[in-house]
This record gives sequence, structure tokens and C-alpha cells, in this order.
Amino acid sequence: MCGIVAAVTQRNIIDFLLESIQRLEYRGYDSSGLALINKNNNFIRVRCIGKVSQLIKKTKNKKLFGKIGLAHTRWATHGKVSEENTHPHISSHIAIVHNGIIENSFQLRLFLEKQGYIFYSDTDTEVIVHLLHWEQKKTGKSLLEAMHNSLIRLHGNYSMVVMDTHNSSRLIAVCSGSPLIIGLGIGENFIASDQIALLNITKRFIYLKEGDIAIVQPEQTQIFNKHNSIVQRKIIQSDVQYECVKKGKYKHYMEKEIYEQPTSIRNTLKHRLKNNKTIDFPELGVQEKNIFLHLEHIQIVACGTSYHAAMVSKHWFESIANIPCDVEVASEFSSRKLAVRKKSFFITLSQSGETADTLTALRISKKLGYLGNLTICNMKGSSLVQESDNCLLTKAGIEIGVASTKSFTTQLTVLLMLVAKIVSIKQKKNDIEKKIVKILNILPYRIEEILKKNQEIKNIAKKLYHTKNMIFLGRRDQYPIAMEGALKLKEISYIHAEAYPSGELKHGPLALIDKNIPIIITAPNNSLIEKTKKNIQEICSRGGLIYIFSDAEMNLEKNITLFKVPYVEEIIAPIFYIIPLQLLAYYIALSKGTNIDQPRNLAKSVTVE
Ligand code: HGA
Repeated sequence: MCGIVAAVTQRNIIDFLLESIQRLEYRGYDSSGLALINKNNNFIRVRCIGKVSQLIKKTKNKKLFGKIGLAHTRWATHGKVSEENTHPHISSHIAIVHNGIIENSFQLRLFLEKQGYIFYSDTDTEVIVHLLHWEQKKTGKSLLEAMHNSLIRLHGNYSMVVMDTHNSSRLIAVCSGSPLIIGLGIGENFIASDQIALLNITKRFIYLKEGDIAIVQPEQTQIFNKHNSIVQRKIIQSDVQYECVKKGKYKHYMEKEIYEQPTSIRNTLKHRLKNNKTIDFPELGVQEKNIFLHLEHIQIVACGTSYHAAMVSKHWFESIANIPCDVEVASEFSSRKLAVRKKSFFITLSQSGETADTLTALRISKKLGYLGNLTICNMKGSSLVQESDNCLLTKAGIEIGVASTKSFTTQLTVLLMLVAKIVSIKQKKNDIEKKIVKILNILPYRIEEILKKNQEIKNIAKKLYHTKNMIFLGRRDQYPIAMEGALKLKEISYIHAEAYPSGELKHGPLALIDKNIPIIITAPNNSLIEKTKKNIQEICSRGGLIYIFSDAEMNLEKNITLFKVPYVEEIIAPIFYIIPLQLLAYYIALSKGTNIDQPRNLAKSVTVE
């Protein structure tokens, strides 16, 4: 959430700032702004509400020039969406852009007001920049020392970049609880919240660690860790292609990412399926495999779409591996006193690896005596990856659409491989692993097949886009799929949707059924189909409007529409059945004309708790 870009160079960086901040728009898009230091050593600041395209318009013909600058795209947490609240904020000779929340900003604001500071915004960010100014003025020392002193007073999660007209050849970056990376150029250096912003300039990145403060100059960078010692951080060569961040032939990133799923899954499987028989995670060492042998319980913590993937895997861990598994939403896990099960192993799931709630849960878990921990994540170098003992990358490729799609199906792919690996290690035989490998090899082909049925989904979407409410139903491993389908619809089409386990309908929600509320049911032809058919009858008898996604034969009564799903092996049915629901949400939103890649109020990578 909130995108930050900064540069210190030997050339005019206005075009770079605008282009790069636009690429971070998926992180926040209620307003954006930039500041430069010009030839006369003054700040030039331009801000506006709305999308970055507005900022581009506003800067056009202004002939802006600066070799050092900051830019920001905002997702408001403190103060409404207004130009005054848009970053950068300035206190005398210091300018700041910030991502995160200062929890004690109210108290600090009162204190600073008493010292004579005038606030022009309602943000917590302006508190930081005045505090910095006050600290520096008080001691007369460097901005770096003022930064150290100010950080002691700030409570919360934040990353920020500041620049200073008293020393206009360096940026100071702080990373604490939200990601920041340094992009290394030749005679110029950059800072951003995400490598996507910098890929057209450099592929060499330093991921700042929790508590790091970096001084970034055109020719060098110096990093201090949280103990104020100078440290060398690893330079990572990114393998992400700049092309990946373009839409290509697609109208939206979400559409592109839905259709990319067969390729993403192939990439997830690549180098991990050995001789088409066994699964190999080269990332895991002997020690981890030893932990797998001894674990007796799995605790998974995640948010949003990742939480739904975790719920599917609970079914796999328990039914295939006979390992008890609990799944909890990260913010809940962190909000209560926990009793840890015996020999429990802790797993986190996150696309970005920066989800603040999940990171907090991981940090809490480390004090609770789990056997070990593992994160399943899409972003190499992210905070979750850095802070976890082990990591399995999903390799979905960069996901830009705010509504996750390919990260969900690749998370499920990794989870299923993990289940198979753990079963083999524990049972010391690999027949289940072999069977799962065989099925996983088929999965991308199966998905290609269902994607071809997009026209049928478009037709259903045309019938549904006027609706105000929908109910999604699924049983067992399809219940999380119903939840994920409902979430996709809510996120991008703003239609109210709720998901229930099919059997729960009669315990309350049946009261909602009438001809105006469409019911979406995913029902693979397995041992549960007869029970689901009974639920369908219950809805039919009450005049409900039913859309069934199934490979089973159905008695098609007047109000029933059947989307015939091609055959799929039972074990991978959850990964398969989400595809038509993703398409349905997408085509409904397309018909409604909503902003699909940047839905209102949402941002990708939720870096605030
Ligand atoms: N608290 C700041 C920054 C918001 C943010 O980081 N959102 O993710 C503000 O409200 O401007």
C-alpha cells in the first residue's frame, strides 16, 4: 500500500519519477505527488488527487528540473483524500514520502503544535517530517542523527524516504514494517517500494531489512542496521522481465493474469517434479525434511485470497496426509492468547510477502515454540521471505491486478506438492507423491481447456451484472472456492456476495432465497454430489435462481443454469473450479464498467495492519 519512488542522479529525473510512480499505482491510487530540489536549491512540489495520469497532466508544460526527487501514490489511512493530505510533506528544508502508520501520531502532533509547528494536513506523515525538523534544530546535528532520534519516538510500521535542501545530493531511506528496495544504477541510485517501479532502469536491487536506515547518493549507498552499525546487504539480480509488467493484448492485468495461469503453474512445477515421480524442493535442507518427519500439526496463517488457499490445503493435509491442520486469519491470530499444539509447524501464505498482518503473526509465532516455520510467497526478497526460516516461492510472476488470481492457483499448487512431500517423508513410501505428481503435470492442460469456455461465462455474466446480491455455495474443499469466488466478485464488481458451505443454507441463509438473488454453486461430481443436489432442490422449491458449475448430470429445472465443467481429477478440483469463478467476476465487472485492476478503496500488498 502506498507507492514510493525516489531518485538521486546526475540528470533530470522528472520523467523517471512520473513513469515509475505510475507503475506503483496498484499500491494506492487516491492521490499522488512528487517533489524535486531545483537548481536554486528549493523544493518544487506538485500534488493532486486522483490517478497518476492527473499528476502527469499537472506537471506537463511546467518544465520541471531536478536531479533528486521523491514521488508517492497514496492509499489514505490518516486524513481524507485531499491535495493537502497528499505526499510529499514538507517541514522547512526537509521533504518526506511515507508508507505506513504512525500509531502515536496524535500525541506527537499535540507536542509539536506546542513547539510552534503548523500542520497543513491531517496525516501522520506530516508529524514525522516536523519531528525530524524539531530534532535537528534542537541538537544542531546531522539529519541522520535527527532521524535516529526521531525513530525512537515513532510507534508503528513505516518506510519513508526524505530529502533535504541543506544536502541535496543524498536521500535517506528508512525501512520498518513496510518494504523498501534500493535500485543500483551507474552513477545514479533509486529507491522504491517495489522492484516493478525500477525494472526499466536496473535489475540490481538491495532489499532493506527491518530497521535499516540507508543513505543513498548517486555513486554510493551506506546502510545502517537497527543497532546503528554499518552493514553490507546482499545485491540481488532480479530475473523479472520488464515485459511482464505490460498488459500485452489484454484489456486488464487481471484478465492477463487469469489467462496466464497454465504458464504460471508450469513455472511453479518446473525443476520441482523429478523424473515425473517425485517432488523436490531444492530450497529446503535436510533439517527441514527432518522437521516434516516429526511434525504432528500444521498451523497456517494468511489473509484474503491466501487464507482461502490455506483452507483448501487444510482439507488436503488432513485427508491425504492425516495431519491435523488449523487455519487462521492473520489479524485474528495476532489478536488473542494462543495455545500451541504439540509439535506444530507454522506456515504463512502471502502473494507479496509484505502483508503486515501476516508478518506480525510470523513474529509472534517465533516466540511460541513452533517446530519451525515456512512461508509460501510470490516475492523473492520480501519481508516474509527474509524473516521466515524457510521459503517456497510460488513463481507466479509479477501479479499487478489487485484481485489475486494466479497467485491463488500457484499457492495451491505449492501446497499440494508440500502435502505430497510430507506424506512421503512421514510414511516412507511415495505412492501418493507419485500419484500427485502425475495429476499436477496434467493440471495446466486442464486449465487451458476450461479457459476456452470463456464465451459461456461471458453469457452468464451478462445475465448477472445488474444483480445487487449473490450467494456462493460449496462443500468441503469447494467451500473455500465459493469464498474465493465471492471475494473476487466483491472486490472488482462491488456486488455484495456471501459464501456458505452448501449444508449451512438451511440453517439461516435460505431465508434470503427469492428470484432476485442468484446462487452460484460449485459441485464437482464426487461423493458429495447427491447431498449438493438436495441443497439445489431446497433452493428450487423456494424459487431461487441457480447457476451450477459442475461436471455432473443435473435435472435442469426452469430456474437452473448449468455450466458444464470439463472432467478433472478430484484432488485438483479446487484449483480447477476457481477458474470459471474468476472469469465470472471479471466479466461481470467488465459489463459493469468498474475499475477492474484498481478497485475502489483497495490496494495490493496490504502493508498496514
Ligand atoms: N499514513 C499515511 C500513509 C498511508 C499508507 O501508507 N497507506 O498504505 C497517509 O495516510 O497518508
